[in-house]
Amino acid sequence: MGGLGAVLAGTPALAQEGGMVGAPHAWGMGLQEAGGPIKEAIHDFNNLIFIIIVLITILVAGLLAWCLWRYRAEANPTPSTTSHHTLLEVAWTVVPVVILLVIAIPSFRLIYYEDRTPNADLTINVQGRQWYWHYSYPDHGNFAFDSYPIPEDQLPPERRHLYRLAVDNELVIPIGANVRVITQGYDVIHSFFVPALGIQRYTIPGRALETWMRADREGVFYGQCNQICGTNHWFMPIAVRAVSQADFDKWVAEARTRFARAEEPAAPALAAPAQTDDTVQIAEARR
Ligand SMILES: [Cu+2]
Repeated sequence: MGGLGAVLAGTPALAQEGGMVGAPHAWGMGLQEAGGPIKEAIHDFNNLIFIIIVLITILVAGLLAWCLWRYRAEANPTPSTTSHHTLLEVAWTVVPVVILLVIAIPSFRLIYYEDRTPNADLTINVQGRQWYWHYSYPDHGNFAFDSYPIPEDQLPPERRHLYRLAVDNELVIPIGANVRVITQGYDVIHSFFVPALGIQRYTIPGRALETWMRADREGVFYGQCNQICGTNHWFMPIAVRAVSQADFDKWVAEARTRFARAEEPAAPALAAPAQTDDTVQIAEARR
């Protein structure tokens, strides 16, 4: 880490917001817009479930209204004493089972689709730490860096709404690439969560979990630590910037010198060493 000044300089080559912005917005209804295929699959599944929910709600509300009207005391002075009806019993058991199967099949398909990619183009290690993210690119020279939120007063007015989302060092990925993401926890359980890319995985101390993401559109996709991890849980926003392969190569060349750490092992050590003075200082400065 080249000191606070270098950290605050951010990602100079890519400083502007370009393309799609994957972030929550006021009056947002439903899921965030999709930045890639996983989120598109989540949208499809969400739409299917929504239709099923609406149809069931209409059916139940309609039946209830009809019963209230048809069997009111005035219209039905001698109530039925029926206590059992085999055909009805079978029907209201079998029909829900069929509906659940209709939901379960695409649900499991989606879970396995999100789980991992069979053909990864690159791998990124994501480590959740109290309270910042530590990223490394093991197959691009193994540089590693930390990612902290940008303080509110250091965001230009047009980016002020991205406070608690915008970070100094963004995770950069090439568009159209299947990015294998290996998550690890450094101290406690965190969760790497970027809604617009449909990725969410715990980062657990002592375990390496795998998942993947892909952005098909250029843009910045924001997320946050999604597992309460202590006092500064809010201090862990995530920004994934998807750029063209050429811009990615340019960024990697620059990042390899800015973040050079030859001594860093490919996979960060699983045991949790004490925080370095450097990281404590930066965290302190940001408060
Ligand atoms: Cu966290």
